[in-house]
Amino acid sequence: MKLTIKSLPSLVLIAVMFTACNSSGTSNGNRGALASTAAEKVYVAPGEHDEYYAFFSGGYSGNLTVYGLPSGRMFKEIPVFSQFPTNGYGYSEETKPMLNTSHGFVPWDDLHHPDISQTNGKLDGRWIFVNGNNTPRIARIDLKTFETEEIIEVPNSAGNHSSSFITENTEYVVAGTRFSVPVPQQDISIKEYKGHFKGALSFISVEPETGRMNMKFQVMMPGFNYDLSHPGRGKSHGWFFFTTYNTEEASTLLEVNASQNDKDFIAAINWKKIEEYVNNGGGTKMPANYAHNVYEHATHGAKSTMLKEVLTVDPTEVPGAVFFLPTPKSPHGCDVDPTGEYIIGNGKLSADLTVHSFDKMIAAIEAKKFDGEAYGIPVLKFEDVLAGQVKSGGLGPLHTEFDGKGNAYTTFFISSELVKWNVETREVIDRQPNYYSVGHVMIPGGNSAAPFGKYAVAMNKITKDRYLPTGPELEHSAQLFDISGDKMELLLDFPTHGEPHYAAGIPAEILAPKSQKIYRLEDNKHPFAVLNGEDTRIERNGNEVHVYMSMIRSHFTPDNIEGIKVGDKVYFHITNHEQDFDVPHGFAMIGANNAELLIMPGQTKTLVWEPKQVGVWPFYCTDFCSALHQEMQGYVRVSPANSNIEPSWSLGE
Ligand code: RUQ
Ligand code: CUA
Repeated sequence: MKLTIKSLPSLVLIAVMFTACNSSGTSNGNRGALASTAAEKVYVAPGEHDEYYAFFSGGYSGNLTVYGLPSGRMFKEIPVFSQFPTNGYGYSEETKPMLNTSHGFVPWDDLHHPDISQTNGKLDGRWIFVNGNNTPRIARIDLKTFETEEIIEVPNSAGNHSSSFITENTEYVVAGTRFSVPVPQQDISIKEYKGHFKGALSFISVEPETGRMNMKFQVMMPGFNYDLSHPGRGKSHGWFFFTTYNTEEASTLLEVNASQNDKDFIAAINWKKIEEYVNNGGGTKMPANYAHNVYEHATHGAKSTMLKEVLTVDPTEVPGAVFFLPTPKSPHGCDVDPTGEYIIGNGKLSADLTVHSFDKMIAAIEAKKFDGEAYGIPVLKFEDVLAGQVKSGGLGPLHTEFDGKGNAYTTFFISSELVKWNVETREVIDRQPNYYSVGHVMIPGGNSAAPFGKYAVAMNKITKDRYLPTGPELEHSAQLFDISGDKMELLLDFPTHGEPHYAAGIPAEILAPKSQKIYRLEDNKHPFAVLNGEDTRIERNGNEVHVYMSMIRSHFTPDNIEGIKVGDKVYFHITNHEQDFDVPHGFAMIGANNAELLIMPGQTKTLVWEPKQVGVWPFYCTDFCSALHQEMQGYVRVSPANSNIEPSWSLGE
């Protein structure tokens, strides 16, 4: 291979990176901005609703949190990749399969990038897609129920970071590997990295009606690190852009060894061309092993299926489909403006922002003006694709969003600021400090063709003194800006949960009217549901005992159970018979090596309990559901393993 990029170490910038946070230890640098008008702008009176939903990635919490804007109030945490004792996700028998992977049960992940489904480049609010970074997975959450409906594992990937971004009609959700790995995995020396490891970029198709995901193909790229990505839109629809770093292909001390090249690449992938190629029989089927987990609302349960094959595409076999755009200095964010013309590479170690032109890229490709190749993939000339640079925007650019009025907003991690600039002229219009060390910025719809350019939220990596101290561990901090005028105005600080990387916002009027209130009992197809009180019962099958139970204010049916023995495996299948909005009941069993269940109206959930001690053991409802909530309880009698007491159950006898 021939890498035509000159090596130019920039240790100065690396040194700056080490002193990233510009926290001065004081928090009053911005107080002047907080006029009383700022308070009015974020005040949502009691009983009134916010204007936007904002979905914040939970980072290492593994989950997604839902906030309102402009108030900054948190409404919900949606469990996705992590077990969640608050409602029993990942603890109940119905949801355990959601966390199945080729490595077995993995009850945690690192969730980075939510992206809301689109139609014609506009947010349609049907689903939100998120990525699991650590054990590569993509999840789809339904935005009627706010529940995780589907998780697909991504084979041949590691550090699933340039994910989970969707194309403008939600044709694909795309997942790229951050860490290249041997493909297929094998026992080889790490020193063999260069030339042997591969970077898989996965295109997962989304079924238009149901949202069901399918691993359509993986493009097997050179062993770089694929950091972030965004789809083309409008005229560039059909292309996908990925930033790379570590084009040096180092496998050790990356902070030095992966910062040698003056320029890395943005990989431009013509996925329509590759789609056509695979639809015509192109690509190579490769053995693989990855989980596909689907949750059905009708049965209130999930199934996990192991898939055994994946279709891979060698990019050199599809001429005209993949190109490299040289981009300075280990670019992180890869953002495309609403028109689809500009592709912005946020070079972490660069002082200038690089803006590429889609039209110029196409012209250079058509004129075959290449500057060598890397592993058989043509490299375009920097000058030929460059639209221009934003000069001295700040230090350490990470991510860019758009307001739909011709402006871009870029975060600068090292200089801790949000910078507004004009996309056409690339002139800086305004800059505001962030407290401290901002990562992503989010404008509702700000990575679509139709942003809602009223608010921007900066998600800061370092909190320090912004709130009352809570010991060494602090929540991260977000800052809300009003961006409706020429100057950005800081309105609000609010803490976020876990480590939000990215977030996705959408007007409340798109989601709120279709938010589901209950699950209808008559639609409940759970195999262990009890739809009326008479069907409650206990069935013993060897040492497996199935308790068919129901719950309604304010009792369980049955609430007295006998004939359970030490060594039994007791399955409590509990159906909530309420059909009113916001009347869940909980179920907690003493000594269960598990969590509680929180069961929504019309829903059935199952908890396993393996009693280890003889005695009479209580269970109770965990959610304060009525004035007689404290009365919502019951007892299970547990007899010795060798006793011959028959199962019996009762209520009110
Ligand atoms: S990241 S702070 Cu999207 Cu995981 Cu850039
Ligand atoms: Cu049911 Cu408390």
